[in-house]
Amino acid sequence: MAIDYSEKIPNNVNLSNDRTLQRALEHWQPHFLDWWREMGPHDFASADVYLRTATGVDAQGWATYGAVKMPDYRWGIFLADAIPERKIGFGDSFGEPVWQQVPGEFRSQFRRLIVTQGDTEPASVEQQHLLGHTCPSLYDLRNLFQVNVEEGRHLWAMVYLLHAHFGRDGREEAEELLARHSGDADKPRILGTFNEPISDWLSFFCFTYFTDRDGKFQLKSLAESSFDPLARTCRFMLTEEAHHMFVGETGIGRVVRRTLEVMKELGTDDVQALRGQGVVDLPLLQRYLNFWFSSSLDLFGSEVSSNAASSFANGIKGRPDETTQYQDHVCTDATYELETPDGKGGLQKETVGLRNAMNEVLREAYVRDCEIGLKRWNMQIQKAGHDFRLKLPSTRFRRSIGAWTNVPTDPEGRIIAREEYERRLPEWLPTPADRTYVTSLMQRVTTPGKMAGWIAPPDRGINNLALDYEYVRLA
Ligand code: BYC
Repeated sequence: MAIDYSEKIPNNVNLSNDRTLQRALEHWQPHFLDWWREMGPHDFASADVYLRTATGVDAQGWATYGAVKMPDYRWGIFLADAIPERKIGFGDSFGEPVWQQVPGEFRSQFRRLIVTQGDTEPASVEQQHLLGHTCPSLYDLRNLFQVNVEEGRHLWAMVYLLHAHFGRDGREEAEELLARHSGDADKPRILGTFNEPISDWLSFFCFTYFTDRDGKFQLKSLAESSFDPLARTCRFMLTEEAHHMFVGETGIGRVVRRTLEVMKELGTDDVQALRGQGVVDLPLLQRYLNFWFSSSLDLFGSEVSSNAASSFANGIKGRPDETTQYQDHVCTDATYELETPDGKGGLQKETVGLRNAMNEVLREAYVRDCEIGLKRWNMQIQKAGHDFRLKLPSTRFRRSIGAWTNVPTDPEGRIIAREEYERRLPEWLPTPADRTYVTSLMQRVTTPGKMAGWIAPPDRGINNLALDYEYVRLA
């Protein structure tokens, strides 16, 4: 169904046919806009930004591009087209018709997941509130704002489900999504990573590479859900999400390229010499990768989780690409082996029911996907003739959720003494001096086509436009 832009809330769900729901969402809309003004990109409300806006939900030609002032962005409700006669693809009700309404017995479980998903979207906008002030180029500034407005829309996607399917509870949850704030001491966001500050662009690129990729995997598993409106919502969100990960992957790639250029010019990989030239030395980048990767791993939850088992059993949350990637969609008898710390400095093997290990199954797939960017960046380093290689740390390293919580390991995953762990952390994670240095690089560049000295230009502009196009016209 086409998106109706003549409505106050653009949508392809025939909103005007349900006056009560329409009124409730129109009541929430000004609260959202107040939140955007206060917590969204700081100080850029009157800038003209070259944004893409969804105009359809087909894979081809689904968006148009044009100059928009962010507060005028048409946030709305867009579901991917329904798949006729879609059947439940996994769990105890495998093969039965999907649900258009939430079954009463699963209501609180669905609500919890939708709220958790919804909570991350505005959180990320809040984390990036001040980044615009230190943009390395207008191209990057535009990408930041594109990501921000789309995360705002993803909040709308979850709020629509809450309003349409969860009655008064849902409306209250929708208000709470605007009341919690990233890093707030009293009312923080639900998941850890979304309370971490993103105060420099290196963190932003790591976040869009690692944390948005968690988004990809969580959305893919919710896109399998038996609750069809949730599945269709997530399927369309994934279309927008791809660009966010592109921003991360190419952002880090451009940092690497610029550093390699300066290494070549200077004929050295000496950290101080490189810092003297204002680029990000590769060991510093490695520490940022360690930080954001380990934090994002926690977003998958515990390795063994009864929540995950019941979400799978009840058809609430499947595995990414459930139909094409797996043969057994019920998983009652299958088991999963994992290695966990034995509490005495060693390891133990555990065999658990596969349903209970679904968080770990998802995390493994995520780690494989994360490797792809590292391969590309390392190819650049190798081609430039250097032995240094970027690496993902072990999934045991610096964990705060699950079996490895607070177990001191090195980035290779070897259990070590706590004293050694504390002492060596500055080798593995960004130090205060690293952060001060990165902050010192964050000088705003707003001349069309120009880049800050720590990052190479991208290969091409947005939507086939030239690199020196004025992607953001500052007021
Ligand atoms: N921090 O059984 P457990 C995105 C909680 S990113 C704090 O281990 P479960 C985006 C958990 O909530 C994708 N708490 O795990 C990216 C539970 O609490 P309650 C976001 C955590 O329940 C960039 C308790 O620990 N979407 O879209 O199987 C920009 C025990 O949980 C954490 C989703 O996450 C943590 N890291 O699964 C913008 C999908 N991890 O309920 C957007 C929806 C766990 O006992 N969420 N806990 O109080 C889920 O599927 C699940 O809630 C989780 C955890 C995967 C998060």
